[in-house]
Amino acid sequence: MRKNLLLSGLLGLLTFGTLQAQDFRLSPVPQVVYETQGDSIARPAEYRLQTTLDAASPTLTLLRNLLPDEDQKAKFQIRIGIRGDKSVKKFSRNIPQLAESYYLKVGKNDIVIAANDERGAYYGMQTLAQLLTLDKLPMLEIIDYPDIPYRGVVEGFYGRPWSHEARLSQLDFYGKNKMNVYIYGPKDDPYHSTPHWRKPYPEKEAKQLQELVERAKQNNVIFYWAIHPGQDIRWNAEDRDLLLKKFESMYQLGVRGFAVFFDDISGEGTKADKQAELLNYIDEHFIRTKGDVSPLIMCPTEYNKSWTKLEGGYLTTLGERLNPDIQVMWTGDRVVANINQSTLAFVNPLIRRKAYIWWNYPVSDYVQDHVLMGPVYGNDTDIKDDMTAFVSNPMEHAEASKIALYSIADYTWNLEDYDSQASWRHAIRALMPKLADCLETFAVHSSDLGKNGHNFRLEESQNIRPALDALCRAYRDGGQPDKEAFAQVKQECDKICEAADRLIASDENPDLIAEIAPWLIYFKQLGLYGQAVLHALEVKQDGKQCVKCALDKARTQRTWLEQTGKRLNERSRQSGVKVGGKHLLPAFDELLEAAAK
Ligand code: LTM
Repeated sequence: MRKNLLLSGLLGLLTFGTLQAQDFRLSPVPQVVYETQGDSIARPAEYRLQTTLDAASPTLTLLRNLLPDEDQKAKFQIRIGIRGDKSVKKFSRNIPQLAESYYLKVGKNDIVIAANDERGAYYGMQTLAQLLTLDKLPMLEIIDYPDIPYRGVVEGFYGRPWSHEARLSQLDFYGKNKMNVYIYGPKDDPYHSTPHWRKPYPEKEAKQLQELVERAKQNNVIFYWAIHPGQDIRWNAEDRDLLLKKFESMYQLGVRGFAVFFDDISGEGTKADKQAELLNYIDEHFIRTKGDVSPLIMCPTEYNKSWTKLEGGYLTTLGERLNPDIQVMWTGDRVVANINQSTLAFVNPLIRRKAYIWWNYPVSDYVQDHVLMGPVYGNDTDIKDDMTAFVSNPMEHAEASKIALYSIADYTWNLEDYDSQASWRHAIRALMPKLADCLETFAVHSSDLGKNGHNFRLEESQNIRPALDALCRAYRDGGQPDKEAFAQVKQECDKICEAADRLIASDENPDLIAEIAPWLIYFKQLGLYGQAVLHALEVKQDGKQCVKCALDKARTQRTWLEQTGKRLNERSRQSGVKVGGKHLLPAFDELLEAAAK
C-alpha cells in the first residue's frame, strides 16, 4: 500500500509539474519512489565522480555517454558504488538485500547510485538515463529491485531467425529495459538443432555470435546458447562428448550461459532418465568446472500441463534426478497460455524447483498471417515467488516484438504495479515517438491471433467495439441508425486510412515499418472498405444518390481487401495477412449486408 502511495506521489509530481507535456514514465515501473522535495535541478553540466567501479564497466560507459563532462574540480558530485564500497558507504542501509537492487538519489548537489551488485548499479544508471531525458531532473529517491530473478527473451520460434543486426538492437533494448536474459535457440538454425547441432559454426556465424556475446555483456545481459539435439541424439558417450565439444566451442566464443532444449521431439530423445543423466553430466563436467557459467537451463519434452502424462512419470523423473541447480522450463497449462498460480502449483512440486517460464507470446509462428502488437495482459500478478524466470518467445519480426517485450520487462520487474494499458501506450511511444498515435491505431486492431490450434485469443479493437456493436445492433433491429456510433466508426475508418498512409511513408523506425508493411497495406484497404460501407449506408438513408453504385463500390473494395490480404506475405506457413479480423471486418461485412437489404 505504502509503496503505491509513494509511487503516486511521484506520478503526481510528474503529472502536474513541468513534465506533463512530455508524457513521462519510468519503465519498468520502480518499486518505490520518494519525491524528496517536489523540486528539480538542472542537468549537471559537469560533475565530480566518486566510484570504485571499473572504468570499463557498462555502468560507467553508460554514464560517460549520458554525461561526458567529468571534472574532478566540479561542485556537483556523482557517487556510484556497490554495497561495501567507500563511495557509497553512507547509503548501505538504503540498498535492499536483494539481487540487482539499487538506491538512486537525485539531490540538490549530488546524484547517488548505491547498488547491491554490478547489475543493480547498471539498472540505477538506466533509471537515471530515463530521468535525463527530461528538461529538468526531479529531486527524488528510488529504491528498486526486480521481482523475478531472470527476465528476458528466448529466441525459440520456428521460421526465419532474427538477423544479426536485429539481435544487436534487441540486446541494447534488453539492457535499457532491465532484462537480463537472452537465450539463443531459433528452431531453424541448423547448428542449434538437427542436422548440425554436433558441428561447430562456420566462421562467419561464429564471429557474429562472438559479437552478440560482447554486446550482451555491454548491456549486462546473460547470453545463453541453447542446443536442441533431441530429434536424433543417441544416448552414448560419442554424442555426449560431441555435445560437450560444441558447448566448449561456444564457450571459446565467450558464451557463459547454456541450455538444452528437448521440446517438440519424438522417439528415443524423449526419455526422461536419459535426459537427466546427460544434463547432470553436463552440469558436473562443464557448467560447474568452468566456474564462470550461469546455471544450466533445460526445456523438457513435456513442457506444459496438457502434454503431461503423470502416469508416465516423465516430469517426476526429471524432478527427482536432475541436479538441483538445473533450471526447468515450463510454458503453462498449454503450449500457449497465460501463466497463473495454478499452473505453478501443478508443476513446481513435480519438478521440485521453481519453474523457469517460457512464455509463448508474442510468438506468431503458428499464426504467421498476424502481427501481434496489442497490450500484454493475462498473467497473474501474485506469482513472483513461484518462478525463477519469465522469458518471452517473440515473433520473427524483431522490432515489432518490442511492443510486447517492453511490457514483459515492465511486468517481470514489478508485478504488482503492472498496468497493461499504460505499459502498452508507453511501449508504442518508445518505439515510434513521433507517429505514436498512428502506430497505436494500427496496434489496437492488430492484437488478436485469429482462430488457431492453441486456442489462444486476445482482445482487439477495444477502442471502437461499443460503437461497432451499437451500430450493427441498430441495423439488425431495423431501427434508426445510431448517429453517434455511426460518427465514431466513420472517424475510426478515417483514422485507419490516415495512420496507414503516414506509417508507410514514415522514415521513423524503418525496421519496424519494413516488418509490418504488408499488414499496413492491408490496413489501408480495410479502412477504405469501412468508409465505402458507411457511405453505402448513408446513400441508402438519404435516398438522393445511386444506392447500387455505392453498394458496388463497397463490394469492389471488399474484393480489393480480400485479394490484397491473400497476395501479401505469401511465403509464410499461414500465408496472407490479417488485421482487424476479430471485430472490424465482421462488423463491416454485416453493415454491408444491411445496406444491401
Ligand atoms: O514452446 C516450446 C517450448 N516450443 C515450441 C516453440 O519453439 C514454438 O515457437 C512455440 C509456438 O509455436 N511452440 C512450441 O511448441
